[in-house]
Amino acid sequence: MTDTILVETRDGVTIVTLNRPDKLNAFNEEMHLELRAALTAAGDAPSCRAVVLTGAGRGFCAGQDLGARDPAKMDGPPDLGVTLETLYNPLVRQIRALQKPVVCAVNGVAAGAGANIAFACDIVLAAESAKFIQAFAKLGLVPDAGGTWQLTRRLGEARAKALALTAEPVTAAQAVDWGLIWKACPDEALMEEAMALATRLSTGPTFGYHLIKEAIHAAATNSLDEQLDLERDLQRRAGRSEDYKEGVTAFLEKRAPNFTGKS
Ligand code: LHQ
Repeated sequence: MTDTILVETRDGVTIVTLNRPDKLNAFNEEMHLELRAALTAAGDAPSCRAVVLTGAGRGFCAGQDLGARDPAKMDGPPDLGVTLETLYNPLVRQIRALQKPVVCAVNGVAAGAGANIAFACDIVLAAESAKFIQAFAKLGLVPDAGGTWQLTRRLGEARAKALALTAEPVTAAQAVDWGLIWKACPDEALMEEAMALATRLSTGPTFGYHLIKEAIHAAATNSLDEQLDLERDLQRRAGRSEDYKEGVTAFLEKRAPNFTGKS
């Protein structure tokens, strides 16, 4: 292990920082593997009840590290499908499946797969100076790491296609306006806001949050009938949790709930 990822846990929040600032935190294989290990550890640790993902330095993440992809140094055309299958796709699936809320604090430019990894997180905050760029078309590539799925669902086909085909940057303010992310913050306030949000989530009903994630993810492809059935099943599980009992008791006793996050 090197230090391409920094991890710190504070007050129930694990802060995971992409740490290749000289390359605007572009992904190499090492950073992929370290990030996945950090997320697995955060998922397993009872001391962690929310995650913040951010980047070191002036960028959030510039996508794939192109330095290691010089066509002149290769024997023939690469199989980029292998890179997606073994590195990006497992990462997107892992973030989506993490049974704790993941807040992304986009501290600067998020390009290529870097933007789409941010969109895989549950709540995205961005510094006002940050930009989101679907840089793929500049390289003759297709938006990956879930980009075509996220953009189309969040923005609709007209904006999704225009962003993917032109690779034009989207400012944080525009991203909020279009419903691509949750919130834009003054640069100097980004981490404070992200930490305040994640700390609040870390004292919440973690098991219930996990079920909420599951329901909202399924809504993207379910019919209303299927979703009603799913809500019934998930609510059944939520209603059996310690946190439901505590939430209702606290409401009736007119006090703040003390959630443990347990199922
Ligand atoms: C970088 C990178 C980078 C290496 C900045 N790599 N060094 C692709 C292929 C394979 C498999 C599957 O998936 C993918 C998915 C993808 O992510 S494709 C998209 C890859 N990313 C890009 O095309 C973005 C490339 N970067 C840029 O366009 C610019 O750097 C942006 C717009 C992000 C930022 O521009 P500036 O703020 O002007 O910064 P800069 O360009 O000067 O970059 C700063 C340094 O970071 C610089 O190094 P240097 O040694 O000259 O200071 C860059 O070379 C390095 N860097 N992105 N992806």
